[in-house]
Amino acid sequence: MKIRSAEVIVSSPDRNFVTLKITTEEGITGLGDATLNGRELAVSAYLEHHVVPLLIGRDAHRIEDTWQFLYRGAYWRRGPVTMAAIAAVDVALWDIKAKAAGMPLYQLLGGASRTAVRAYGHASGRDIPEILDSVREHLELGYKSIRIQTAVPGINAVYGVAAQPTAGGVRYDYEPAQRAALPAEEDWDSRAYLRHIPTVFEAVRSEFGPELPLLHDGHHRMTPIQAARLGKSLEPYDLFWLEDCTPAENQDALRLVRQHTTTPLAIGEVFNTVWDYQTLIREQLIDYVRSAVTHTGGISAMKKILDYAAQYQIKSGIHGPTDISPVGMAAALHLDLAIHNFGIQEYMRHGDLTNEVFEQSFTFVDGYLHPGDKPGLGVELNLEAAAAHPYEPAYLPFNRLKDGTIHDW
Ligand code: GCO
Ligand code: MG
Repeated sequence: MKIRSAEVIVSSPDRNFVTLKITTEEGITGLGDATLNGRELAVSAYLEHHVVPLLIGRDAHRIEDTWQFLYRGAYWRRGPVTMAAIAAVDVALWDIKAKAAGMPLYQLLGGASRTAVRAYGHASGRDIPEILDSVREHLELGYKSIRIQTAVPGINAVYGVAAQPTAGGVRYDYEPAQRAALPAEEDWDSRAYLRHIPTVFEAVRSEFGPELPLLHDGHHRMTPIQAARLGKSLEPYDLFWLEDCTPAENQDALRLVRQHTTTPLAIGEVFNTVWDYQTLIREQLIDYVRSAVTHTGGISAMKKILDYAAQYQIKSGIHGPTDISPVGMAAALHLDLAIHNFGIQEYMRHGDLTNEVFEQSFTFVDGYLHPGDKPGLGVELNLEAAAAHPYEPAYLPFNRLKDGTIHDW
């Protein structure tokens, strides 16, 4: 089953997406997501110039061999651009293989280990009443697990707080990238944040009781000792996880955090290989692996990381913000359904335009996602709709402290 062509499609329905479409000589097509928020064109250029020409004529069935060829053959290993490009090829080839087999992709990964995949959504607000309303809205949407992000008195713009309520009363899900020629500047104050967060969780717990799983994302902003303190101060509120408490490229930092708190830790949305997890998994310094299939070399590589994590009772918590396209989300869902050590899946709903460009078969019912039973991934790209929304420059914001120093965003 030889690869006849491969095409890179950059579109911007509600936001930018990079999609790879591989077609075999038999006419079977497969899709892969290569979206790297704010750096989209670097990945599309990598794919167009350095990957697509190498794919033509290769056997589409040889997924592992193609993965190794692109990883080892480049000589230059790892990195978000390379690994997003490899991920797109890997997922597109899995899509093709499953279509050729006439099966939904999860069947080729061992079949379903559960009936559906538990998802968490993002509640947020500028003050406590707004956060409580946002949690109620998410419960009405069916979510059974909820991430809480909050504005902080003394800080103008904090990661993870959604836009204003719309006319219809429904909040947009949080979208960090802004369409603009330059990234927006935000501010940060760790002491103000550390003081405020426990008061928010106190309010949410007293309103909604002990049962509801609650999550929080620290977005790499704390030092190890600050993270240790936050984890400790949140223990009474029984978090499902505290995410990205420190800039996790320093894996050793997590030892210190771990010594001080029993709040479960999730890390890894900016990671792209198993090597980023080596110490964290081996020393059991985390509880959840947060990588995205899209940024970590695809289904083949994620499955290996999660199988390694499983030996240490570490579970999955695959990254699923809006910058993961419906193709990347579907890939995550097939993996989530199949693996034994599934933990939870992040799920931010995409906008209507995105859903027109990517025709999906996955469902969200009563807080649970399912990838559907169509052969392959279950996502098709509407090329005409994609062409109607060309790339628009968009950037993630960055942070400065009060004295002007750039801080982790
Ligand atoms: C999350 C993430 C995202 C990232 C975004 C960057 O937990 O969902 O932190 O909101 O900030 O994916 O592109
Ligand atoms: Mg995060």
